[in-house]
Amino acid sequence: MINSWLDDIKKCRSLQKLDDIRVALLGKNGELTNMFATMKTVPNEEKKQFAMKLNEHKSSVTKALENKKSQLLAIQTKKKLKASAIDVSRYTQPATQGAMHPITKTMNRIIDYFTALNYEVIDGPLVEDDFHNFAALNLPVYHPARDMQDTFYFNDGKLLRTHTSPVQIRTMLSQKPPIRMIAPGKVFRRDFDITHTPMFNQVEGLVVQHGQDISFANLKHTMQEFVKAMFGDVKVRFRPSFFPFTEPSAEVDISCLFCQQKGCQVCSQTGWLEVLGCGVVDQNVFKEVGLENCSGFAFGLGVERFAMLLHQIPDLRSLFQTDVRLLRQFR
Ligand code: 2U9
Repeated sequence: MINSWLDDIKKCRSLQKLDDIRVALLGKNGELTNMFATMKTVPNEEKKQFAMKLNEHKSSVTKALENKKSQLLAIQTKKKLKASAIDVSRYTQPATQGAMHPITKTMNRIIDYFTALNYEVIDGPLVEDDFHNFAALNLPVYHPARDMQDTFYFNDGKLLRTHTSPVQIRTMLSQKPPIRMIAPGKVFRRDFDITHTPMFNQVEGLVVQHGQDISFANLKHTMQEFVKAMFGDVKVRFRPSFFPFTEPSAEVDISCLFCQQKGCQVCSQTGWLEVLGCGVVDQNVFKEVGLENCSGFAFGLGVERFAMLLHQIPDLRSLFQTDVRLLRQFR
């Protein structure tokens, strides 16, 4: 009897069945429990022996049940863990590869070029005041660039910077020359058509030192080397121009990348592409920031225009449409 009980327990494969066995043996009406009730029918001289045997059976059955229970629990836990295990080396979908936006790529190339020449990269606020964005740059009150047509104004007279030049003003007010810096970042103008977006990115540069040694020749060389590093083996020409903050000023053109100067739509049949503006810093600008006996040069470029020329992107708007198909072409 005891052996068949122990055998049942041994063969048991589930916790539920094990509990059924326990109830069948040790429950209120269990087989073993009932045997204790038969005690009173056993003759006195056999009682002790009988009771000892029963207790022995009870304890070995209880022990066997406990052992089996912990064994089955361990198996159950193991199964659960196995079922919920995460295989970190496995993926169900192929991983997709991202790509840097062409504006970011172009910006980084420009920044890398100038940091290699020891230019400091400096940041500034997007919300500016009239002094830093206009007045300090020799842009008098009647200057058309201040027009409500071009500038986003806030009610309190503050404005969204229309160029990154205020960063150079702030730098000259807080740092002593020599200064050799670039200011990359977003700028804002009330302009929206095929070739203009209300926000675009600029990189401007400024070099200042004490004395009058910085000349247009330094600027010309710096721009020539920069433009060739960006666009490769191109012809470069300087056209006289005007900016309130520089004198003399120039715009820089490169030979058309698309038609070898035969004339095409991109260069409007001129054979030349305008890529940046530059000049020798106007002495009025130094006066505004309290610098005496200084000379310097400055330049400015639009990053979107660079990106379009470098990556042959025909439509400016595609840079702002957050269409992942554009990025996929730049992997
Ligand atoms: C200071 C002094 C001089 C920055 C300059 C340009 C010429 C220029 C345009 C290029 C295309 C802006 O993005 S664009 O529309 N910029 O032509 N920018 S010189 O001259 C400065 C700046 C700051 C204190």
